[in-house]
Amino acid sequence: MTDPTTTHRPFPADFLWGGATAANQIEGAHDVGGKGVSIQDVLPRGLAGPRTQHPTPDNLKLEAVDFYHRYAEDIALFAEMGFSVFRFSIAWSRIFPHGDDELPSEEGLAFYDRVLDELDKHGIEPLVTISHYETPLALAEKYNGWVSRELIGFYERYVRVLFDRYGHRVKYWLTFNEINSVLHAPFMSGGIATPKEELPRRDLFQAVHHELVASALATKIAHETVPGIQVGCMVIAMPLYPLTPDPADALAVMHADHANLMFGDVHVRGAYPGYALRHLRENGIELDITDEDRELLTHTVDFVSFSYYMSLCETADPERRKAGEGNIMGGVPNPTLQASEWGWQIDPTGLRIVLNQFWDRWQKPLFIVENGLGAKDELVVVDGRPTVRDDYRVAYLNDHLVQVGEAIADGVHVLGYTTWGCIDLVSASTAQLSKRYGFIYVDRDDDGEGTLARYRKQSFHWYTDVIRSQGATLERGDGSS
Ligand code: BGP
Repeated sequence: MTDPTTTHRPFPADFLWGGATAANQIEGAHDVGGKGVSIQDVLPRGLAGPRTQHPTPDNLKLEAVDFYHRYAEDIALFAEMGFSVFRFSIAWSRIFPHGDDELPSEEGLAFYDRVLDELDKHGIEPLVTISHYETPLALAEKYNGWVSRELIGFYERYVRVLFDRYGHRVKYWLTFNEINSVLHAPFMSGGIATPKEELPRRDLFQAVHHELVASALATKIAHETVPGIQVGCMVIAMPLYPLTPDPADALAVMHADHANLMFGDVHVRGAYPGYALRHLRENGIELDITDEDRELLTHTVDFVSFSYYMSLCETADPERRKAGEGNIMGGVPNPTLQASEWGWQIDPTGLRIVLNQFWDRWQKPLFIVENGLGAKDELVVVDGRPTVRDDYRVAYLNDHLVQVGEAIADGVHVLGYTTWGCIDLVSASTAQLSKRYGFIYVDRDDDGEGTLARYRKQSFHWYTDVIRSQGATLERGDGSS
């Protein structure tokens, strides 16, 4: 029994609509204002390539799209679309240039004061990621990143400064971007300098444990510091379907799901689930877990946030598994789905499935903090104004938002939706600018050429209407809106 009114207009009045970014992908100004070097500064090709010794001029992130100097103009454009929330991250190396410094940098802190002032001016709620793939490089080089327990202390110092300074003006916080990605990208996600192929499984899981403890510690400190503050974990959500009806494939899905769900389980339930302990035991992985760690883990999150781009299939068949080699998250392609230009399979229904799965499992409010289509855009001139006819992006976002509406009608509690890369930015996986997600086109190409001017795309006007109508202008597959 579904109430048609609910299904067609499911978005509640306080639903937060907006967009998401990360410091290293938009700010640029990599050596301005006392900022230290971050791990992103030595990854000119993103995940796709090796790291360099020092920041090199071919790294587009060093200048990115210069949000550092243009934030006021950009936030005004977000306000024009009607954003009620904007997700951004704080660059750890702007606040503690080496990560292990005794005192924070006032110049770095002052920059985010200015960003918050601007958001405040437009009535936009900030949603802040504390650590988004931008660990200070010195923490990777001196301590091997999160493999070292000392990182918990450095992170604690950092979050205390953030909550003291901004806690009264930022309600929503995320502790680590896509925390489950450390299993797949240990350097980018966990600042772990040891090459992935040489990294012992024990060290990897110890790093996971340290991040989980640090995340719980941050939640505890936030709750003690500011009444009403909301802290969430942030995970990659990627529904997995069995490639065939063979129970062995369904079991392969269960195991692969566990590897991802474990992160949410610890954040929400406050302890390691049995299947994770079994995995460690049976693989001879003995972790250093103290009683104090166990107590800290009981400080659980207020909500669960996630990125959603695609789904995958799983199989137990080693021959068929080969088709998936090269996928960062494993899995094999789904023969029923189309893919983006970068091979990410498009599956709006998967978003409804994952929202229901997470809600059923955790009964915590959910926040979709990344979703979008990375595509090549062509700038054209219409009525004398440069723009992009990105109907492919509109179709992607429309179809995903329709499924968010369905999930809300299913009874799932969804706090809000921030599209990834609301303004064009540098890709995390490939470090390209040509992999564009934005409603706002930025004039800069993969060679770093361009004026950095901003232009509204067709999707800019589409999203403005969606927000203004609270989703009523979304087009459902049945032709209704
Ligand atoms: C997520 C990251 C983001 C972002 C996004 C899109 O994994 O949290 O930082 O970049 O993916 O990925 P990409 O930039 O590789 O297209």
